[in-house]
Amino acid sequence: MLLIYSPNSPFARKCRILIAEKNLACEMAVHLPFAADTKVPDYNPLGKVPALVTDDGRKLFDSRVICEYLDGIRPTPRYLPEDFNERINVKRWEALADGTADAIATLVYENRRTDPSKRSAEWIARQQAKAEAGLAEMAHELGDRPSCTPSGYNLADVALGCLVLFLDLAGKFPMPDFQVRSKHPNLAAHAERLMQRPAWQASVPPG
Ligand SMILES: N[C@@H](CCC(=O)N[C@@H](CS)C(=O)NCC(=O)O)C(=O)O
Repeated sequence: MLLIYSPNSPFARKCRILIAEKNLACEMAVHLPFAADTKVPDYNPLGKVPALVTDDGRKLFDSRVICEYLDGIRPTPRYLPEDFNERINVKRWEALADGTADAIATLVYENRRTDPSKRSAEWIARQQAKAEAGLAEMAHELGDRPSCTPSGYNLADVALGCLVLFLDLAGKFPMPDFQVRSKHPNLAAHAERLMQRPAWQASVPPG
């Protein structure tokens, strides 16, 4: 297998963590989607990372499909529960965390416009509101539990952790400081617990 990723991507980090936690053999290749000579569209027509080339030659995207694939080929330990209702709960958490990351990515791209006069303050505010609402909902739903869902550490926690730890790049990326540690200390504490695992330490976004 071959994973195409960029080191800062919270979406790609989900896949990198599953690969490490499951001890899967997978080559890793860094491709930056915004580089002028990027090869990402050779792997994903949408031009986004992550993408995964399977051993039988399929090109998979996006991170949710890749994570489900990785969990399917090596189901121990399981990151998506077998039970239907539990699995839907985990996938809902993943959609919430990834959707929040999507809003933040959109906001960053808008702030990176080469001509600042083309930046839309309205569009930025809309994305920021989505991100804040997503974080608030996750903080509320997590409460003081040690994992997002009753089934323990799984893909819900991976998606949440990758999002929260991506926010540490606020000084390096053109995005607001969402002040997770003061506004949502339970999210920050959860991310810190995850950071004790080797797979998380090995995949810190450099910024
Ligand atoms: N829903 C996608 C989102 C992937 C995504 O937005 N990746 C960003 C990097 S963090 C990207 O490649 N952006 C390039 C672009 O939007 O053209 C997933 O989960 O894989």
